[in-house]
Amino acid sequence: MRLSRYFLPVLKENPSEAQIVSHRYMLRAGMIKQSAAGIYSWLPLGFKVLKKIETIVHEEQMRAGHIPMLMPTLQSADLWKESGRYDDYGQEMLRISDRHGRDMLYGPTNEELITDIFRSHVGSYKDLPLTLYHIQWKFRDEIRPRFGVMRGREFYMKDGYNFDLTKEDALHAYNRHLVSYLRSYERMGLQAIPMRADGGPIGGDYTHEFLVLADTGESEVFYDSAVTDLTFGDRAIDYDSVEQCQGVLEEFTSKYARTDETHDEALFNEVPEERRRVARGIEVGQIFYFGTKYSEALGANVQGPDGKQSPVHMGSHGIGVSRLLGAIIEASHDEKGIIWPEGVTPFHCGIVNLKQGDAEADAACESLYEALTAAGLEPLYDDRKERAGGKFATMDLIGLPWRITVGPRGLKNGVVELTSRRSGESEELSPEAAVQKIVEIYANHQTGRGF
Ligand code: P5A
Repeated sequence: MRLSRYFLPVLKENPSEAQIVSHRYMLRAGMIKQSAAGIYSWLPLGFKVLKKIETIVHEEQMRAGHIPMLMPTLQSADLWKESGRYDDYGQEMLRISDRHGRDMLYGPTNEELITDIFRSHVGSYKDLPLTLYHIQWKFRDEIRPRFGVMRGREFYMKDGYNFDLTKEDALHAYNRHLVSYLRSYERMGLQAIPMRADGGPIGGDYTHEFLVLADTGESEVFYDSAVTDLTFGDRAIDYDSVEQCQGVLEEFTSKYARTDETHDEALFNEVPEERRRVARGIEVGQIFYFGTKYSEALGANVQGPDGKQSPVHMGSHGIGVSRLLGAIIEASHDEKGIIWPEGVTPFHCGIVNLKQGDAEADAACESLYEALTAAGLEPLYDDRKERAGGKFATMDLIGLPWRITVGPRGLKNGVVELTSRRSGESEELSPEAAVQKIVEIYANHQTGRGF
């Protein structure tokens, strides 16, 4: 993309409404624009990162054997009346009536709708196990929407639902989700720690939240610092193996890590004192096992091998896709702007032309652009007639992890400058070597083309 042809409405001033750094940088970098309280338009740069995160979530869900689909945002209230949650959900549910006076709602979650799909089409254990998921906009009329995309009213969520014959099978599905979530967050450059939590309006008493530690997080968390040493890495996992998935769950959840809702002071005090931590975290996902809560209410039964009918065992599993942009920025920024991890960066590399209009500099930039594009990468070429300082400030703000700077002086010696946004370190290389290096860096990151 050439910056002169892109739509990147960068703000010079700090927006006064933004209280935390991620919100401030998302507004300043022209990623989002508020449309109403807690409701945002996703401008091209924000949309691009949103789609990259969504792609990682899809890839990891499908790797785990879960099946993508799409349910609508608007739902009829009937199913919610059947489950009893129409009255229980409270004011967070946005209720609407259509022209015929029928009760509708903007879905805050989809347990009822998916259970209805299941009961209409599945009646036998032979069709199990089954996990269906979608990535769709949700609406929760939060009393205090704040911090930009972190606590929105309209937000983008991946929600998946498992259907199993027995509790044991459903717990395997739970563990599979835990593993796939660990992989997903790590691909986004994040450490998200599973912590025992409360079921809230979704239900069930077996649930873990995934928390990214950050001072600006809304949840208070208590944990053994040893949990922060755990990484999933690129180990191979067989998602069908009950033992392997159970092993990962035990490894990642046996140390003390709880949100304030389930915190147990006596248990916490058993952790060696020097490892006890009380901190804040951003909840980027949550997995639930709630057994037959919805299948009983909605009559979703399956026939077992013995011919008997019983309600199907279920769980639901969510990732806060739009909230993740805020969480990643909270975890990865400096005083100049965002620092995108390679896995989610909107463009792989910036190209800054120090002397736009200089025939040699222009030609060198064009050929870098061509070479990177031919290698399957997306560069952002700042081809505007602007001061170098302004170009650097924009690149630093929007946080591309790598920048190639091209100027007449370097070109005389046959070199361009390659700079890491994270370390700030630069090296001079031939243009070919700079391209080669960027290609190698991204060969280690599964990264897709954005929109
Ligand atoms: C699990 C999937 C559920 O709704 N039903 C379907 C279950 N879980 S949850 O924890 O309530 O939400 C899942 C994740 O969505 C994100 N989230 C939000 N993101 C932005 N703004 C909000 N107002 C908001 N509410 C929830 C969180 O990341 C949460 O973990």
